[in-house]
Amino acid sequence: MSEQDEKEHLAEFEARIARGEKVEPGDWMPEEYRHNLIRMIGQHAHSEIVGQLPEGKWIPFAPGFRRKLTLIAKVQDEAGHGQLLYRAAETLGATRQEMIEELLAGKAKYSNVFNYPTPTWADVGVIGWLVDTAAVVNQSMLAQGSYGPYARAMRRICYEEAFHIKQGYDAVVALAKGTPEQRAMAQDAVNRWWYPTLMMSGPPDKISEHTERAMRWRIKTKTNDQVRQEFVDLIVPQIRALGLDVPDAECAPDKATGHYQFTRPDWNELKRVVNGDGPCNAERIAARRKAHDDGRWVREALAAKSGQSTKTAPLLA
Ligand code: BYC
Repeated sequence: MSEQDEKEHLAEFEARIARGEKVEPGDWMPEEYRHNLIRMIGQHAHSEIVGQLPEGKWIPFAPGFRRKLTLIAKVQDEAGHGQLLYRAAETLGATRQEMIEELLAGKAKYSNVFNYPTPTWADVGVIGWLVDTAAVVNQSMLAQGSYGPYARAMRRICYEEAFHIKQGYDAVVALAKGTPEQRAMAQDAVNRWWYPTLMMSGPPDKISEHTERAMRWRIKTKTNDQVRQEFVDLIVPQIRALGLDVPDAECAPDKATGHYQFTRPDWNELKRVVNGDGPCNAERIAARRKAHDDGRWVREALAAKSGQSTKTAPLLA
């Protein structure tokens, strides 16, 4: 394509986005738009898949039959979200095999938050409540984005995440209203998850590499700092309503702006954790590799039935 044609296509593409139209798989799109979406959607898909592990570990120990059922349903939903997102990335030309191989090789990023341990049952409640609330605030913003398949996947995922928040909140309420030991367990989990959850929205705008372009092309419709502030404004009153503390002495409403002030997380910790050096990165990747190896016979059986090679049979089967 000539430089002139490229310019005209780009102008028309940006005009469509400015009009609020969705970009669909066969449409012309700048290579950087496609690349940035594959990067983000792939990381998001991995987050859903790896995100099953910290909570999934608690399924055998859930306190009671109902809590076990809701936790199983939640963890299964996360697997479904991963599948939807890998599919959305495939519409842009990425292959599932490449994405999964990157994850298993420890080269792919996924949400920082899943590299922290879950030593108590309260962690399950706090992930469902805090982490899923942060995810929904972010994903409601992504649901307004310009790429049709991703935006539509976000709407469906947010619908299910709303249920996840309720299951997490319900578990924390039971602990917060329980014995002093249970209350202390809930507070301890809030203390440990607070800063990792704030980091979920990404590095601050002034150092975020991708935000400016992502906003221009409506891949993101709010910046990392805007999403983080929205989450804090939403969750702080909820935490305090349960008689629990926000582990930040600076956290208070700012009368001038109407928003809560809060201490920023340690961005070096975010960088370390997303680059492989968090408390549980090695354990998470080892668990995914084991699941992949254990599922080999299913892929082989599917490939034999359909006459495909095992490379093209559904990789997460
Ligand atoms: N964790 O320029 P930036 C769930 C990376 S799962 C890891 O701001 P961007 C759930 C970033 O990728 C839902 N990496 O980037 C599941 C980039 O690296 P590369 C999880 C992070 O993309 C199971 C670099 O840092 N949600 O809810 O404009 C159970 C520079 O950052 C993080 C999603 O995946 C991080 N927190 O904005 C329970 C949402 N932050 O690619 C619950 C989809 C930054 O240059 N993703 N990085 O090597 C997004 O919305 C955006 O990618 C982010 C970052 C806001 C995270």
